[in-house]
Amino acid sequence: MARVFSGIQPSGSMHLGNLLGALRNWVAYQNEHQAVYCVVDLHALTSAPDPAELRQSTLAAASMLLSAGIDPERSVLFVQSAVGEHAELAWMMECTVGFGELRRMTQFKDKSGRSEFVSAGLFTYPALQSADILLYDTDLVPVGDDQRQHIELCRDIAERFNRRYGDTFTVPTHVIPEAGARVMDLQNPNDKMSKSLDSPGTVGILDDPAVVARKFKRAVTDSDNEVYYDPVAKPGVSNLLGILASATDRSPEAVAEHYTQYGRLKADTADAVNNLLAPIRDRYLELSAEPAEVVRILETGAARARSVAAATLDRARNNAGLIPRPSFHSPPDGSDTGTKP
Ligand code: AQP
Repeated sequence: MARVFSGIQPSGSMHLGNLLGALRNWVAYQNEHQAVYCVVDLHALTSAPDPAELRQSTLAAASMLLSAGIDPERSVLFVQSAVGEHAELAWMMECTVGFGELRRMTQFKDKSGRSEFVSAGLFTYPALQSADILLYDTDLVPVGDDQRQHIELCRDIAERFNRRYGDTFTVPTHVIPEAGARVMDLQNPNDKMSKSLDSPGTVGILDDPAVVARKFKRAVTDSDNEVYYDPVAKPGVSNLLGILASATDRSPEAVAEHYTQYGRLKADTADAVNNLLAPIRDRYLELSAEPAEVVRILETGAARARSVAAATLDRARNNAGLIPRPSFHSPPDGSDTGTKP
């Protein structure tokens, strides 16, 4: 059975782009694959979030994944920082990736351009992401289109490590959906919808149905009033067609044939999105009443994740020439009590 791995940052409220670009595929993959999903809180540290908010949004992200249909019986669901192997393998990945390769990453260029303080962690983010993926002998990585470049770099890192040190890692492949791979901001259809940009054009998964309808009604289009799919010439209209296509499992071109006016297209897109979001919102409300259950699921997931990650890390350490870790058992005479003299 092929292994699937993907992660999401607890960097704000999840939005329609996360759902259509990633989560829906994650849910589908649980049926016939070994699925491993992770809330990547160490990645969120790259932007120095408030500690209380990070704690809260990590649990909220896990609850959202469960609400969207991740089933902890079929998938491993855990929080990245609970499995220390991620941070340790990340160092080995940093020593395998080139400075020039990291400098070419478009997400780093975009994000560093928006921040006053640019952490080294933001620069080396793809090395930690590669560790996340490679620890689980991952075959497939379901992601949105914005992650394409990072996953391609992860493949290069895995192949370089395998060439240097012998066969160690499975080389993964990204899986990007045909429709919904890049959901754009409804107010700025040239920018991708994003958690960290607090924009009125972001549709939150937890938005009230009336708010969703209003956001689509106000979506930026253009003035020529023709409906066809061309993301370059008509970014706003094409974004709506892409969203409606993804929400109703059709192609954007097929959807376009049914419309001659923007008003109808906006209203139908809002309805389709609300139909998709309603059960997720309901489940999220139920789960909010059971935070202990979410924590229990994450603890079980971390233990299952660690059993795979530890074996892969040992293999990588051994192949790279790091000597085995000493085991820190007490000496047989019991002289080491662990107390200070
Ligand atoms: N707009 C999007 N359209 C389709 N897929 C998307 N994804 C993110 N945005 C879109 C996919 O969602 C998964 C989780 O990605 P993330 O945690 O990086 O989410 P984000 O919304 O991109 O988060 P941030 O913190 O706001 O980052 P920036 O500022 O970079 O946008 C991934 O599979 C991603 O492809």
